[in-house]
Amino acid sequence: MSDYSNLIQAILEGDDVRCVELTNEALDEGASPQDIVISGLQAGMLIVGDRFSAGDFFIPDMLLAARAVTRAMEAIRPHLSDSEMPTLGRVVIGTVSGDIHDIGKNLVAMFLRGAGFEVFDLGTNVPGDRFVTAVKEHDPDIVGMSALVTTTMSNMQHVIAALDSAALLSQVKVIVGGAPVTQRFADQIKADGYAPDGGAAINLCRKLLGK
Ligand code: B1M
Repeated sequence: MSDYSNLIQAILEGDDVRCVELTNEALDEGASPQDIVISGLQAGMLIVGDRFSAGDFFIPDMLLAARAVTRAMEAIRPHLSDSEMPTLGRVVIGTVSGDIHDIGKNLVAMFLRGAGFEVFDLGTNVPGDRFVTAVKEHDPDIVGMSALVTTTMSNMQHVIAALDSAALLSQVKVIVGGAPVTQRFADQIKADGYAPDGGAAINLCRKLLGK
């Protein structure tokens, strides 16, 4: 395994130009594209996520880091077929029915993508049957729901019930988040996990999938 400390440092600094440069250098030196993704890019985003959750990084830091990783992934993509691209897992995400807030959900989706998850974003105001269809279509490991309004939070429970009725609940882990959502609420509706922010969502998804 190569030393990716400079690449990780470039991610932490949100330096996309340096990140692409170091990725190309590693490829030229014969590092495997998978190793660069797992030990360099995903490892870097994990640290970024932790710093965000700890309050040491802010949204602009996350955006710059995610952009740097996305640009590096673009440099790596021609060296790998889609099936060879390392992924930490598949996530279907959406803002629940009745709710049109999507800034936080979009950030979480972006953080997860940056960390190495394949994300299918269903958008906002997503009813239970749309989640069910998406699970059938994309076969995700995780279903993520966001809600920003106290009156729409309860729709998370309806989505869980819809997944259960369709006999899909045992195939996925369900995570929830959004400003009014708490761990207590997640426990009440029997979600598998709650994350207060995008950095925590990365760690939660990794933990739920044993990564
Ligand atoms: Co609305 N809104 N809004 N709004 N809005 C709130 C949420 C509100 C708290 C404002 C207030 O009254 N103080 C309030 C809800 C009150 C309540 O529930 N008791 C409210 C209301 C009432 C409404 C309307 C009903 C207003 C009206 O029309 N009368 C209406 C709702 C319409 C609807 O949804 N049906 C409405 C509309 C809007 C706008 C369209 C104007 C706009 C949304 C634009 C958009 O999203 N594209 C808007 C905005 C911007 C807000 C505030 C100001 C900001 C929300 C935001 O984007 N925060 C908000 C007040 C506030 O929070 N200060 C408010 C930034 C974002 C990065 O944080 O979304 O919390 P957040 O996401 C975080 C975490 O929560 C977490 O990670 C994210 C990143 O760290 N997270 C997850 C989020 N989803 C996650 C999922 C996960 C894990 C973590 O796993 C899957």
